[in-house]
Amino acid sequence: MNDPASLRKDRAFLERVMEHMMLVRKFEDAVFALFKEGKIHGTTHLCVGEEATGVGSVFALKPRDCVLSTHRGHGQVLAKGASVKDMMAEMLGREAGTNRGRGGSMHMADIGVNALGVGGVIGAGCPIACGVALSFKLRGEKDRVAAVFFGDGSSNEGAVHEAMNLAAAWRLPLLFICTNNGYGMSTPLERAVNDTDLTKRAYPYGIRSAEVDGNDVLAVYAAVGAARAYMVEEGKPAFIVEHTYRTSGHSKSDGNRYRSAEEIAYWRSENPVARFAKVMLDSGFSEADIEAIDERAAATIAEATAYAEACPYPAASPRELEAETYSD
Ligand SMILES: Cc1ncc(C[n+]2csc(CCOP(=O)(O)OP(=O)(O)O)c2C)c(N)n1
Ligand SMILES: [Mg+2]
Repeated sequence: MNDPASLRKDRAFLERVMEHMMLVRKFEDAVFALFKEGKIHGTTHLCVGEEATGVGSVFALKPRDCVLSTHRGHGQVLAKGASVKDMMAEMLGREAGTNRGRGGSMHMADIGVNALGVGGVIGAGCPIACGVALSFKLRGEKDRVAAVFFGDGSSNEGAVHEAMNLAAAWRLPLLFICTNNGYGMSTPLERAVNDTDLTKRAYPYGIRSAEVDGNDVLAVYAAVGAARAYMVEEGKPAFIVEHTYRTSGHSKSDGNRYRSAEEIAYWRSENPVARFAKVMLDSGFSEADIEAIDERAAATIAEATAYAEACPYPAASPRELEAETYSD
């Protein structure tokens, strides 16, 4: 059973969920520090405060399901099972990275675990996800779905609506997941849309939609699990709005002039990792148990960072690259 009450009794599962949320948080913190040290280039969008959306959603999918991520997608890729070491090497532009150091934060993908990629063009993952889901359907893969994440701001993109229309018309096993963190860059949702109930975005297409507290990881897991079961059973797409908040800035620099310090402080206290720690304590774990998971996650991230920093950069010359790629 995947309802929150039954899940609370599964100690191994709770531990795995906590460890992954901590890994996501610490991965993001480490990336932020490396940026400040000038060791990572380009830009990045951190998901601090949104750990439950990535971990809860992706954990409810099966290994063969495919996930397409937003520009704020490190947590989603990590939850799908990509190696933390490879992801960190990718952030640092090293040959050992998930994309051999050429993708970085906004193109992080690991095909081996069906994490098909983070994308810098908002909403653009949705039509691509239609293609992925269509391939499952055409190949007769009955128990396989695709899930595509996009943000509240991105829900206004034409590509999202075109994809919803196609997914509904072609009855694709595609789960649309909107991470509603209340802002698109510095614009609050209520200034970007006429109706802030984003579940209605799926109504015109006849797609079943639901919403969930996106900072409650077990609720997210249950909601996505139920949507997945519906999609497999009915052969139709589904839509979930996950309400959350990013306590990190929009991208690597953010003056936070569009929101108050009190608002951020409130959401820090409501962050999914702290909330889940309370659930674990209620479920029989001790403070020391949680501390041990935290230490394990910290060690994994420290090890991955040291490993990645020691990895070589890709060959700089295109000719060298060509020789490497085409020699047999
Ligand atoms: C097609 C396109 N338009 C504009 C941008 C610039 N941009 C990057 S992130 C972003 C806001 C996205 O907001 P939302 O979908 O709510 O995701 P969040 O950043 O809140 O996770 C915008 C407008 C872009 N990357 N792609
Ligand atoms: Mg947003």
